[in-house]
Amino acid sequence: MDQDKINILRIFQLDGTPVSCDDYGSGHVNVTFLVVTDTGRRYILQKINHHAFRNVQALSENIAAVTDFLRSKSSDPRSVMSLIRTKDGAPHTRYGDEYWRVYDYVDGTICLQQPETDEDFYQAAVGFGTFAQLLSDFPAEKLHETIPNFHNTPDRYRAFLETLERDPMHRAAQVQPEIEFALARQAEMSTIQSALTAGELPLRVTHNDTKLNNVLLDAKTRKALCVIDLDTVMPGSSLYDFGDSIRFGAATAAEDEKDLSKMGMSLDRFRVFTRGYVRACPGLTAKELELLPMGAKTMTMECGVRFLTDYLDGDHYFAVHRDGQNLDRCRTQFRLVADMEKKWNAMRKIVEEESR
Ligand code: GN1
Ligand code: MG
Repeated sequence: MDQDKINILRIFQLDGTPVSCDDYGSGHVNVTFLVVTDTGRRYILQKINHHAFRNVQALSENIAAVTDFLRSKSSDPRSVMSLIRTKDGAPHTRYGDEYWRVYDYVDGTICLQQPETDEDFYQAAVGFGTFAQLLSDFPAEKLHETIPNFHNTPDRYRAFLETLERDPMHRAAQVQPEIEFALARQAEMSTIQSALTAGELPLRVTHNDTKLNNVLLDAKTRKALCVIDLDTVMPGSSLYDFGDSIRFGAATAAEDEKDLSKMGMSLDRFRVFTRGYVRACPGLTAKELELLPMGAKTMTMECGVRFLTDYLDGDHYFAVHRDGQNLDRCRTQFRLVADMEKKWNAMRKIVEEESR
């Protein structure tokens, strides 16, 4: 363990002395480590990406407020993330130019990159649907917008066009088909934002990053146990959470798969998730239900546009482990959108059947 990690961990109220601290997880934004102490306790240590999250104080306040609220509604301590305070009682610490925090490790859980069975994906839907349902009476005005306009898709397009115009890495010429694909769908991709602004969709407290690997399943029962990665919990639309789950979990290949022929959307998985989400969050309005397929398409398109923007910009936002990874990620997302377009009528029919 390096001396910096030892110094940082010393700031927090840990049980025992840390004996190891290893890379952990697969996030693209924060940096995560698994810490084990000499008493056998495990913790998650995270370096918070303060370029993405500009106001770390506000970020911690959100997480503390939401986890306290969820804890007051649950009898199972493993079902909610617990921030470990510093010895001064703070929810994070500053060390040099970086910000760090510690969570209790939730024992006996599994975290999947892809569903192994339909039931796993159903459980993810129950996890995120229950999260939305439990937070439906949370005072949304108490939350800070940790990343303003996070799922404002027209604004993501604006940033894309601005980067394309600058083309700082001179990469635009190589990605003309991707640019055209994005531009051809720009108008349609403001559907959700317009409906929200017009008050046709309710504003809810949403998670906003509902990848399958952000819900822990109980290793014994394999049921949804705990929703993690609460950095982007903000007021938003249920369509963001539903859509991002489909984007990631109903995809037939990994987010950075190079062989695009492997990438598509599984209609079976789409059905399973819809069933779980609609049952766990029974308060969805008719408009929300109607727009569920559009939620899936918009979140997938938006994510592809964000990857493309970051590729054009020189890969500053999403961590890359090889050249061209953000372009590969963009291509899988666009492939997924194209597949959704082919399956559009079937998606609508499934929503109708599952929400009857
Ligand atoms: C980022 O860090 P991670 O992997 O949990 C991103 C999400 C993207 C996702 C794509 C704060 O999430 O919005 O959908 O990558 N989070 C942030 O895999 O930008
Ligand atoms: Mg995550």
